[in-house]
Amino acid sequence: MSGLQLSGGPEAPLVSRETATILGGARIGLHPNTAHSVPSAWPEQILPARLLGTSATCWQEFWQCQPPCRAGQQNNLTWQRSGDILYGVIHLDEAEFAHSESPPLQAATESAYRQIFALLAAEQLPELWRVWNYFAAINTQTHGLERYRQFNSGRQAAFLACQAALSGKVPAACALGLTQGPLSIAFMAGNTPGVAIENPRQVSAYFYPTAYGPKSPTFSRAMLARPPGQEILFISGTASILGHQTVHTGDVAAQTAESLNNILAVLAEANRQAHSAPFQAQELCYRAYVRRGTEQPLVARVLASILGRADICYIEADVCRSDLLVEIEATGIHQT
Ligand code: 3EB
Repeated sequence: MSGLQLSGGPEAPLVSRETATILGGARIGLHPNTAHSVPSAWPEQILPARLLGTSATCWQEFWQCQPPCRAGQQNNLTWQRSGDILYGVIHLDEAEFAHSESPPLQAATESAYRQIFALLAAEQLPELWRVWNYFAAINTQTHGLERYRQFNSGRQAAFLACQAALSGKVPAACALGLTQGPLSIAFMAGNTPGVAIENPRQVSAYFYPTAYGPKSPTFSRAMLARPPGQEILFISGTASILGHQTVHTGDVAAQTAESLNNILAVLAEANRQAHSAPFQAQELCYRAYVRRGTEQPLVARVLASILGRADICYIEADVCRSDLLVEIEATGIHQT
């Protein structure tokens, strides 16, 4: 097995940390030990969120890679690269942007993305494949605008300033609200262009009408990245949206089934472009974000019945529209 490998699970020592080379990862959990224990030697996105459907208090994800790695840090951004693949995490405190012209979250978001683009330019790895975005109070209105919409304004401003495309070839992403913590953004990039995938059942997010905010979200429904010898499929956070509208309001089981239908549609589009064997829904690694923790069993039942899978990471989090109760993302890797 060469190239990148993704593994994840609750608490268990999933990889031998002595021998494995880890490019980066994520650590999810509300348990105090999660946030305050010894930091990892690799860039790690810390998500202070409640795990659902498990007695475990911590879930870890690892991207294993080929040595050697080169690491760097500037300000609040830590990164590591293996060959021509880079994984990084940036944490920003909104309080430091209290005196900006725009709302603090918007200014912090723009700053974070500008720092990411500056790093990728310096490292000559300009292809941003996947971004994981988290911040507090995503559905709260401040400065006359919902915070998710402020985030979209800041993100789009940075793409514009850094001459990155605003539509078409934009990264896969997710954006979730947590009950606490700073703005936290993890990202993966490389030097080979990815293939951006859209969903024929949905309006592209970058073309959403302004009813959803003054600036559209800058992400694609999926990205097919092609590092040497591999194909990585990043399916963005996917929700119960048809066209640009939320469907099945108030019904978490129906929203879960619709989100999976959307994932299957994105998967079919991706497979039209794939160079490797077709990606199967059953083989992917999933994270599911559930707005109301008590509804996790309903979500799990639908996912198990369609995917036949139980090893899914369930996280209590707020989805970016207040009528969305669940969002699901998936990742798969093939050798080519
Ligand atoms: C949606 O389809 C649901 O703003 O980066 C999903 C994935 C969603 C990514 C983002 C938002 C984002 O509009 C929300």
